[in-house]
Parts: sequence; structure tokens; C-alpha cells
Amino acid sequence: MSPVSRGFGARRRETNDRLPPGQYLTTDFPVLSAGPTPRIDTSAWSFTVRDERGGSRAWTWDEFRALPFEDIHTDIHCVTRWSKLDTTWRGVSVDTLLAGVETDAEAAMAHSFGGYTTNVPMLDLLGGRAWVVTEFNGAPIDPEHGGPARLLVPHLYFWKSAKWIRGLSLLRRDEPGFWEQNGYNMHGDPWREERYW
Ligand SMILES: Nc1nc2c(c(=O)[nH]1)N[C@H]1C(S)=C(S)[C@@H](COP(=O)(O)O)O[C@H]1N2
Ligand SMILES: [Mo]
Repeated sequence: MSPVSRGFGARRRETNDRLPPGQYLTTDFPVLSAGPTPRIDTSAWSFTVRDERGGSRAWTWDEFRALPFEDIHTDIHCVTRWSKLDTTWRGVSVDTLLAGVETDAEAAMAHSFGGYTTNVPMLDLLGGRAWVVTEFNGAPIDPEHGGPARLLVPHLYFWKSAKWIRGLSLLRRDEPGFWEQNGYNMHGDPWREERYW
């Protein structure tokens, strides 16, 4: 076998290894929204973390922009079976947003402008696995894709990545969000096909 075809085979295998069961690859970026796209001016934007005892902290857009930003290069997987490889984002880790918050929470509810909610276990939000992102592929995130800011939890199905996020509420006990009340899984790991209840 020539080095060229060996290289091609290696790339193919690598791509297949990155595709969770039951998913297909797409190169475009589908828009999936349960309602109309809210238009949020950054002057009216704020982000609030509420702990399970009712304490809270909030950032304006300018305060948020001053937090440490990270570049994220990752694959994303939608429960409707499309996966998109090698997306790049820029945002603030949830670890940074929760630094110094004393909590025994089991999960958090992400709240969006427009009313969408989704619950994510704390273990999936911390440890460098979740971000509040404001840029996609080097530009501000389009409103259709959740701009000015969305949650990004790329190791879970993409419905957990709440668009137009406005805050996280820490929950002593996990509770279902919008899609979870409608039959979607409380966790949503694509590698275990945790699609529905
Ligand atoms: N606020 C909000 N966030 C949301 C949704 C939504 O309807 N509203 N849909 C979810 C679903 S089901 C998916 S697959 C992704 C789609 O993100 P995209 O439109 O950027 O592809 O957003 C998730 N976040
Ligand atoms: Mo989805």
C-alpha cells in the first residue's frame, strides 16, 4: 500500500472514530430553534449565575468581555442525527463563571432569552467541558445560532447548548428543562445514544 492511500485510510478511520453511533456528517450548519430568534442588543445583555441558596452574581456585556476567553476546537452532535466536525468557538469556561461559588448543586438549568431552558449535570459543566461562547469561526455568533452568547457543551447532544443564554441557575436536585420535559434525555451523551428517556 502506498503512503498516500495509507494516509487516506488513517484519516477516514479517524473521522469515523469521531462520529457517535447513529449520526451522519454534515458540513453545513443547520439552524434548529423551537421558536423565533430573539434579537438581543449587547447593551441590554447580562449573564447571571444563581446558586441553590438564592445568591447571585451578574456580568454586563463589557464585564463579561473582560473575563479570560479560551479558543475551543470541537465536534458537535445534534440529536436529529447530524454531526459537524472541527468547529471553532471562543468563550469563557463555566469553571471561570463559577469560580468561588460555594455549591453542592447536582445540576444547573441554563436559561435563555425567549424562555428556552435545558438542564445539565454539574459534572458536565465543570472541568473544562463547557463554555459560554460569543464567537464562531472567528466572528460574532449569528443571531440564528445563538448570538450574542450561547452555552457550548460539545460532549453532550447540541440541544444542551442553549442559544441566547442569559444565565445558569444551580439546582440542588436535577430538574428537566424544555426538551427534557418533552421526552429528551436528562443527560444526553451522544456516545451512549442518550437521546430520549
Ligand atoms: N434558546 C434555544 N437554544 C437552543 C435551541 C432552542 O430552540 N432555543 N435548540 C437546541 C437544539 S435542539 C439544537 S440542535 C441546537 C441547534 O443550534 P444551531 O441552531 O446553532 O445549530 O441549539 C439548541 N439550543
Ligand atoms: Mo437538536
